[in-house]
Amino acid sequence: MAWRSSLLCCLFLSLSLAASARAATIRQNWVISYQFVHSDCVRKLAVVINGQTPGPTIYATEGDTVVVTVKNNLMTENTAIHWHGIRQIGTPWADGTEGVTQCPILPGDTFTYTFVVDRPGTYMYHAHYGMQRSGGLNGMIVVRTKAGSPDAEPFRYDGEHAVLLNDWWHKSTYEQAAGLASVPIGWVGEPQALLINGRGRFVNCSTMAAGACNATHPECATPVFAVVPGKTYRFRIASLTSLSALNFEIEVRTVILINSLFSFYYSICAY
Ligand SMILES: [Cu+2]
Repeated sequence: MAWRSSLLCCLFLSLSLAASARAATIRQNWVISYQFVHSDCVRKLAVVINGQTPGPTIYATEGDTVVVTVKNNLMTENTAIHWHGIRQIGTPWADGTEGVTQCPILPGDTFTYTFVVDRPGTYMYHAHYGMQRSGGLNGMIVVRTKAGSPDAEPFRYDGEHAVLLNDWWHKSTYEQAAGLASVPIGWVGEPQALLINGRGRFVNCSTMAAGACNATHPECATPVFAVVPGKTYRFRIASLTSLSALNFEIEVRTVILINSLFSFYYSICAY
């Protein structure tokens, strides 16, 4: 029987080695700071990751380990990052819910989030402190299926695009928060723009004071998703709106697009 148990042992060892060899570690270094942006052509102070909002999209494969080192360069604010939809099995301290699973990252401090993305899908991340999420501190996580996964995609596609939807106000989140906490309440009202991948267009740009709105600013240029006729594309769609319920629609203009297969993953970030 000894040879059987040693054979089983070898088999188990080789299987676990093969599994660990396949899984990768995705590393990112983030610096959180304030920066003026022109997401809808209007100049506004936002909370950004490495100078951009939304932050970088994290691409991983199921089973991979994601390691994100977050440096808080906000001068007067704490921060924390929540990985929306990631189960955090065995790593509850990486969930990023400030005051629940971790102390906030203080100004000047650095915190490293390490977690495994165990399920394929389209996810989001966002700040979990104050109204920083609405202020620009957000982004997407794309987890692809691994070869031989029981969660294998039911269709094949040649390429994919990540689409992150958001709503955007010109008032700072600090002004909004003070209004919401006032008696009587100072309601935030409708957003001034809707953003696709951090880009939108304030329709009344020409009515604003000189310098406040620049309709030709590259940061508010229309986002473009390149597709090649005859190919099949997957669109991964996520919404991080704070207030708006959105309908997403692709206007089909040509027969070429009708032949394409679109897969929509739509989720609302409720918290
Ligand atoms: Cu969330």
